[in-house]
Amino acid sequence: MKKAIRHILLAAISIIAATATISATELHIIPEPSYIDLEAEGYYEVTAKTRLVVNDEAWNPAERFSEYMMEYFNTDKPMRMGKRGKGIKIRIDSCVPYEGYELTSSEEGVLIIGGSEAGIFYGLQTLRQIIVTRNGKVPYGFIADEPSLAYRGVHLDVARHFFGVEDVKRYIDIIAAHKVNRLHWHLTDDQGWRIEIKRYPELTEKGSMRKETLIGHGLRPEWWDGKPYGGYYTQEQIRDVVDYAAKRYITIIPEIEMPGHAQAALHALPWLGCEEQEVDVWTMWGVTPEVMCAGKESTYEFLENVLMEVLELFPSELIHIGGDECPKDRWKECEHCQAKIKAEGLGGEEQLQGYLVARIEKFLNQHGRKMIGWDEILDGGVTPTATVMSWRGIEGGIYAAQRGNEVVMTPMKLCYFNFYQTESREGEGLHIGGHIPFELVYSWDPFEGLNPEERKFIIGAQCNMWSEYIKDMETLEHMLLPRLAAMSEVQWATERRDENSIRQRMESMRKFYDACGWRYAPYYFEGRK
Ligand code: TNX
Repeated sequence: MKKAIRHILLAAISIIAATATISATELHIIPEPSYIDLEAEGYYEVTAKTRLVVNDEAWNPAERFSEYMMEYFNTDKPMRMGKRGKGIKIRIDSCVPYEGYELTSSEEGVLIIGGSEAGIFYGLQTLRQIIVTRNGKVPYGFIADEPSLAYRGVHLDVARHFFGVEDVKRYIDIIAAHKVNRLHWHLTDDQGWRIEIKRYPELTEKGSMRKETLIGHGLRPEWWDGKPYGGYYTQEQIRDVVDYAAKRYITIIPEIEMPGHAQAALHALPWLGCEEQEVDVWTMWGVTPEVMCAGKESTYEFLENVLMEVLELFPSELIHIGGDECPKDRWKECEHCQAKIKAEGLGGEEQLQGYLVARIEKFLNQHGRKMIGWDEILDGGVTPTATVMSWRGIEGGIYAAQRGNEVVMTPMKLCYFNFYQTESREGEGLHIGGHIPFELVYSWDPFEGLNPEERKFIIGAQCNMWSEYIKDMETLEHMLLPRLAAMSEVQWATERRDENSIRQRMESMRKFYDACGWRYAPYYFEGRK
């Protein structure tokens, strides 16, 4: 009830505020808050000496904010924090939407009320943007905000090229500043297994190293670099990263690829394949015919043992099992796979994949988790409870939503941040191809093609960062920024996007990126698509 009154009040004020002197766009916040009302004059100035007034429940977001301010004011002294006094006051109130916040700036200081710790964190991110882009001066006024989508995801492939703990933490810092709340961590693939599994040490001992890497797009022998390449995370490092993300209100969704995209695992443990054939950790890109055998019980036992350790490390409710691009050539010839098809009364190899995925989903459910997979999991007949990540287009997502499955939209043509950002490609290194400029990301409506009933099943939107051609942190940041700003507004402010407004606000965002030392691509700012 209290909540409803608050909403009506906000709606009423917003009509009056339409005539306010300083407009929302002048405040330049990305993603755009749902409601801004500024006073004509006056500001509260935040300095390195400003006090944070906070009680125990909001201690973590306050500590994060203090770190941001130490960086901004270039000091090694944390902000003063206490339970009483004047300055930036923060508290939780369940009347505010869960991930939402209300920010008031007045002579008294700045007050941030969040619906949760996460809500406070987002309010503090907004405050940080104002401070950094307006020299610490926070205009008197009121901001109320909450996200449109519950799942606001960014993906990172560390299998094709590996990014160490410090790099991943920096990536987390960047996405947290864009109010993203899910990191989809692609930990295994044909070219490398990157997560320590105690039960099968071979996975990282053998499966994390490849002999060399293909550097061009073609398959000429001189295009392999001849250099061994590898890397992996120990379980201790994984725990550290999961904790680091959680302190920034980001849930990490681990992805363990099955039954395809698993050649590195087959190299380490040849009995995972149909013929137990010796294969290398793959040294090229694309789709390999070498996949896990879906006939032998030993494969299921392996997958469950691996997942048991994964569940220990990752508290996320959703666990990603891949499921994409699994050629069925080996299965067609395999006596175990054929026997399984017969014994289970399956229609063929596609249904065999459906059987594997459904069995793994059941296992995850028994352990209190939910399964998410790429949209190929629809091909073998999907269970009603699986969450579907729609990447080949939006059709899979629409089909899934119509059946009542939850969906994360991430169609390749709009969300693949490993694609080029400019048509001319001038000044760019070698990338996989494609063309997704900032404007295209921004124009994306994740609800396209869905009626209001079906929309309810779209839980989120995500951009993907596949690392075949992304080898270092500088390139990773260049591919992520500034497109993430466009994506974050699609995720957070889905219904209130405005191309002219974001163009103006991006000038401040650029200042913000510069202040943080993040390396963005210049094209959008130069007007090059
Ligand atoms: C398709 S998206 C893949 C990845 C590649 C990517 C390259 C998906 C589920 N599979 O394995 O890295 O294209 O853009």
